[in-house]
Amino acid sequence: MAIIKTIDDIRANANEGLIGLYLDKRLVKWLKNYNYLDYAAQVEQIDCNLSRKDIFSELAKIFELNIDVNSLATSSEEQLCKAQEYYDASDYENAMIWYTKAAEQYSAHAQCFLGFMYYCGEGVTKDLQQAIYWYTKAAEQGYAYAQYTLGFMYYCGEGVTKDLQQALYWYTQAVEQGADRLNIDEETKNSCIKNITVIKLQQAKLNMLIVGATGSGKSTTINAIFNLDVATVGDGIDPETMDIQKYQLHDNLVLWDTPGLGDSIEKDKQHIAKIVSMLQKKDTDGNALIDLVLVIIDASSRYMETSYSLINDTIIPNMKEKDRIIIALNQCEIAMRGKGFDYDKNKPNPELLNFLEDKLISVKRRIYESSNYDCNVAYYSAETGYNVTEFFDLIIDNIPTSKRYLG
Ligand SMILES: Nc1nc2c(ncn2[C@@H]2O[C@H](COP(=O)(O)OP(=O)(O)OP(=O)(O)O)[C@@H](O)[C@H]2O)c(=O)[nH]1
Ligand SMILES: [Mg+2]
Repeated sequence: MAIIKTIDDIRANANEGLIGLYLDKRLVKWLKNYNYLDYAAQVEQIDCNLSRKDIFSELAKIFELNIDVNSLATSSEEQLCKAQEYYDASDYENAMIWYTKAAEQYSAHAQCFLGFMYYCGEGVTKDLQQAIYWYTKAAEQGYAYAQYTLGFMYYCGEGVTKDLQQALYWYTQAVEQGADRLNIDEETKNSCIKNITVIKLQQAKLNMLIVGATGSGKSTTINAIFNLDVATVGDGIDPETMDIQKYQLHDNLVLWDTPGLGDSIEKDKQHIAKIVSMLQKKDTDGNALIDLVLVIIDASSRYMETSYSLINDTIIPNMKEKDRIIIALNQCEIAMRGKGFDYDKNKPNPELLNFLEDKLISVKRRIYESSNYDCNVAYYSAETGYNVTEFFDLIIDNIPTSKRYLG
């Protein structure tokens, strides 16, 4: 939809999703923005429970539109019904014809479905550009599922140049829909929320050192942050990461994966020396290279001495500003000897949840008793994705705005 600045713009674009704009509450917002308070007041008077056709008649009266309301509003609904019948009967060619007619009559549902058919190549040659075109039409009318899909396509760069800002915009629009316009299910909504956090984290300006016992899931967590398999994950028997590895997503986000501790006393000494040297390292401007340290603990492990000693004896003494340390309990889906996790819903049952909360409190207490530091702790599962949004949010909330002082 063209940007509306004058009432004439509304008249010129009256066919293009005016109802959608009304339902989406953007029409009133725009009218108010451009100081058409009188029009805004009239539009606000319309009863939003009216049928599409009646809403359109009201809008036509207010804006003096020269449009045949009857043919416009009723026919798109009929066309949509026909399209759905053909689609249900797997007659995709005819479904395509009728969805196109309804989409051209500004049915957001039809536009979204048409986008989907172009995306999959159902009843038509697969055409991602057309998919983007129709998803955008529906998304601009406030259709949440189209907004979600557009977000995904911009995020992956499918049919369009990869654009994280656009992805963020459309995901956010999808999540912020009011309940009455929310045509995405809980799972899709959660996936939007997660992707918003992932994008925010990926856009961060941050050098983060990731430390922890061997097998705690440092490399797996890096893969979750990048949404890609960049770091080599171990098979759980031998330590996998043997030296400090750098993973850079763009100029600003750099993650440093360190070798895990707890394999042998001799190796631990060498690894700790490497970690300390990283914490003392300066960048080209003479500032400390590492901004934030993430300590990953395996929540399923009963023996956590290696982690406590790493935090209390190595990390805290080498970080003057303790609030630059984040502790994360990984593998929480198997924390209670593998019991209590619902893999279908990707969440713990109340017993496991209590267990995790208790573990979190006990880790905090243990660190406070040794180092007088009230640390930030989150639990998550890098493998199933459970609670990664909260975990990533914890990192985002603790991204320092200044570099560390090394002296
Ligand atoms: N069940 C479960 N397994 C996980 C999770 N995260 C990692 N793992 C597994 O734990 C093992 C070790 O994971 P890595 O990511 O290699 O651990 P690391 O901390 O990098 O290990 P090192 O490089 O040896 O220090 C692998 O088999 C992973 O698949 C998780 O959240 N849940
Ligand atoms: Mg590793």
